[in-house]
Amino acid sequence: MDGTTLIYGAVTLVLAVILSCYTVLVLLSPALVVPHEQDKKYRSRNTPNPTPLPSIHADPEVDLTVVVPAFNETQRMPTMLKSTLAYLASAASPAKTHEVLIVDDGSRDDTSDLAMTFAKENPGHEIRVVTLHRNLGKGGAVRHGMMHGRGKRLLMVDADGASRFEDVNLLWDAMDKFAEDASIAIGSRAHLVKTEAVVKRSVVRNVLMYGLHTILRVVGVGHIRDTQCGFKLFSRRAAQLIFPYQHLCTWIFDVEVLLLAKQLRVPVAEVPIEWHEVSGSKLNVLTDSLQMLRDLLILRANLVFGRWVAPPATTKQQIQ
Ligand SMILES: Nc1nc2c(ncn2[C@@H]2O[C@H](COP(=O)(O)OP(=O)(O)OP(=O)(O)O)[C@@H](O)[C@H]2O)c(=O)[nH]1
Ligand SMILES: *[C@@H]1O[C@H](CO)[C@@H](O)[C@H](O)[C@H]1NC(C)=O
Repeated sequence: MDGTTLIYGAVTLVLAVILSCYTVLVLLSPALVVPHEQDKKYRSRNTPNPTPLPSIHADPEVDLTVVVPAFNETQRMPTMLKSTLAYLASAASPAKTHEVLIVDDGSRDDTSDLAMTFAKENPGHEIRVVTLHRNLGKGGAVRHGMMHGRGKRLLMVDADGASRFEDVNLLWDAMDKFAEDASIAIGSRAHLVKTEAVVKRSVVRNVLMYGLHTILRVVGVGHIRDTQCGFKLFSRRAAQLIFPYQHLCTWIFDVEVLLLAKQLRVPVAEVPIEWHEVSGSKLNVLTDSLQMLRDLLILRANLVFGRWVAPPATTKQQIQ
């Protein structure tokens, strides 16, 4: 064998490896979720029969949409909804008009019924309930809510009440400071790392948290101190640019959303907020960590190969 044959052999091998990696990546990568017919409709106090949802690409109709992803949340959601509605009705709320969009993520308990009861018992609020036909994962539920909100700004909030709803003011003010149409303000728990709230968490959870942060730096969101906080505010323009192109429906969707923001040069303000751990977390430390690792790899690889990109703000492409 002469040198040339050797080089040809090596090049072929490298190409074959890259091609197989790419094929595996394509096979592992989830496609954009296409909503089921049932998912495109909502119910509310005034419209007890399923009614078509509006699109994020339509003009805004209220100041704020509160998107609540909810999976089996009959236990924890009532407290959260009560305090949220009370604050939205108070003079302190930064939004004069609002809607609450509860996205039942294919729950197997009475989450949708509970949400409808709230809608009927609180006539002063527009509460919309979407019941996804199957469980998509938190990222899928949040994306769906964001794709169908009517707010000039859209806030995602966990149903467990771990955040204080009042802190929406902090995010709101941070967003006001941006001159850009498209901007994001996210809650951060990074300042709590040395406090009781975190120390009380199990050692395993903390070790995993530090591990996750190291990987996040590699993935490209090292500039964000807390990617996973369930309290994030998007301007309507930011939501229009980002959510149509979010692929991941699992826990890592936050990272994908923040990477899309970075790619589109949408500014992100990180705002320290209050947080208290609420029992009843459905996070399984081992399986969910492995799943997160897999999704981070898939995310990173799709970025490397340029497969998952959002078109720049100037193009008028729309995915519903
Ligand atoms: N576990 C889970 N939560 C979902 C799903 N879809 C939507 N969610 C909602 O996502 C939010 C966060 O889920 P949690 O189970 O509270 O997550 P957690 O482990 O408590 O997260 P931390 O608050 O960071 O401890 C809640 O509002 C859930 O109802 C899903 O498929 N699984
Ligand atoms: C959701 O609730 C149903 C009914 O209570 C239960 O059977 C199911 O195991 C729950 N699922 C999860 C993932 O907690």
